Amino acid sequence: MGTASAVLRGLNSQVASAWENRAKADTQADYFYIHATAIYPVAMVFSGGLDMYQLYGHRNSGAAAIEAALELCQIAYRFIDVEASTEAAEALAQLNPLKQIPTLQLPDGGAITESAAILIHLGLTFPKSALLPAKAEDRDQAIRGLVYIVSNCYAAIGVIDYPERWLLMPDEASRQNLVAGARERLHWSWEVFADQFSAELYLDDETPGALDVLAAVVTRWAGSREHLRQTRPGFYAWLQRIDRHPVLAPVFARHWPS
Ligand SMILES: N[C@@H](CCC(=O)N[C@@H](CS)C(=O)NCC(=O)O)C(=O)O
Repeated sequence: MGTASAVLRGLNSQVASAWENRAKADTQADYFYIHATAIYPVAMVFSGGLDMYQLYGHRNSGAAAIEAALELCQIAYRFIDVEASTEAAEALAQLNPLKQIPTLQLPDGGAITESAAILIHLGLTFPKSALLPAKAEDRDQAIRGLVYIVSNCYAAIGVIDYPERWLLMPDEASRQNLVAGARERLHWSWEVFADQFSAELYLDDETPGALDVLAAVVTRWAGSREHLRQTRPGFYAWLQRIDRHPVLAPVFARHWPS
């Protein structure tokens, strides 16, 4: 396991550097083909001929949380940038009619959509990753927190990004009104999260879990971090600690290069 997992982690590093190179050159199409033609077949050999997880995502998206979780699980995966090619976008549409990311294709070809479901799947499939707490009552709270984030916070981001989807007559005034209301509700929802769930987040000497990575990613949008910096400075500092974790920091740097 040691050698195989080191090799697979090495492959993940190649994937990472492929993405960094792609980001530098700003040629998004390359990323998909680098995986498809060079790294993927090599990884197939080292993974015993089995297929691997394929994560459909894009930079600065919820896919960062799943990528972080896959790294914590120490398993090989292939990142498919859905904005890099029409083939990638079409493949995503086949798996997820909402065409949303993250979408995770499983080694058996099946697909899981919805961030919370994907994280719970990984936590249950790779218990050693500690993505989900082992103790039942802690696990219950972690799952509650994941569902809280996607239903209250991630959903509000969807309204802010696409207000026209939620309006019968999307005139500019209605759009602005809806976006402003959703943003305020989003910021308040994070305050509630901070008050309810801080005890479930990881401490310095522990491994970050699914709740940590999802909170660290979804707080990055629509001014939530800035709002929390002012209203919940302790929670804000906690998020920054998650950002700095050595396994997570490179993933976040790929999604949010400074
Ligand atoms: N409920 C989904 C929401 C996913 C989502 O909204 N993803 C965004 C990117 S961060 C997306 O794909 N947006 C494109 C769209 O909705 O058309 C989840 O929890 O994963």
